[in-house]
Amino acid sequence: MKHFDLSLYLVLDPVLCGGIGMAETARQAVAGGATMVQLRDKHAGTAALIETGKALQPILKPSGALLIINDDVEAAVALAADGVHIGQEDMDARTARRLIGPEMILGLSVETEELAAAIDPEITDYAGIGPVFATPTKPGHKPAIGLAGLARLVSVCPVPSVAIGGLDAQHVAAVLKAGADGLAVVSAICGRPDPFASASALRRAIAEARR
Ligand code: TZP
Ligand code: MG
Repeated sequence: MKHFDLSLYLVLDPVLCGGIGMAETARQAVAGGATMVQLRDKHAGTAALIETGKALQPILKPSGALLIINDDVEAAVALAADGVHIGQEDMDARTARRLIGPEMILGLSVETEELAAAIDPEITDYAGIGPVFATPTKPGHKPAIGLAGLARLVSVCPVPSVAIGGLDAQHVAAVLKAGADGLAVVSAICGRPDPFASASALRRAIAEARR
């Protein structure tokens, strides 16, 4: 049984992280309680992802936060990352699983009930469900599903799930009530004046919602 904690899942964006960069943002976020960190850089090639991933690994290691690589299975394997996350437009989950082997965590984005229900738990370890709300962070994203949509997708999803899209500390209670295991955020942490404080506020809201 794989062990991973989806409760506070940071998705890094190289542009939004701006001046302080992805490594420093990740350092502050895990200090504040982020449990997973996804390296998502749509414009980086495999070599650049590997380089950034290598910089992130020693930063995450002491906290126990896991490193997930977006899209690039080759980079994830080269890094021996904790996992890889793919979308519906990337390679199919079965192929990804074959390439990464049985141990690595595989996450899959799903935007509809049909896609959530179709997840094979023998292949995919967790689902990214959303976008819950419209967000400028991902131009051209699929229609927002709202909190009611989130609850519907979670209810048919056979694996743990993390909600994404326009989420911040104010949404923590509702997202967990909808049944998701956690929140994935970009702009709620990346590019904030104090990423440590932002992550800590999310962490506190999660603790509060679980009481
Ligand atoms: N996938 C669906 S929405 C999204 C991704 C990568 C972006 C979420 O960014 P933010 O800033 O947390 O709304
Ligand atoms: Mg993708």
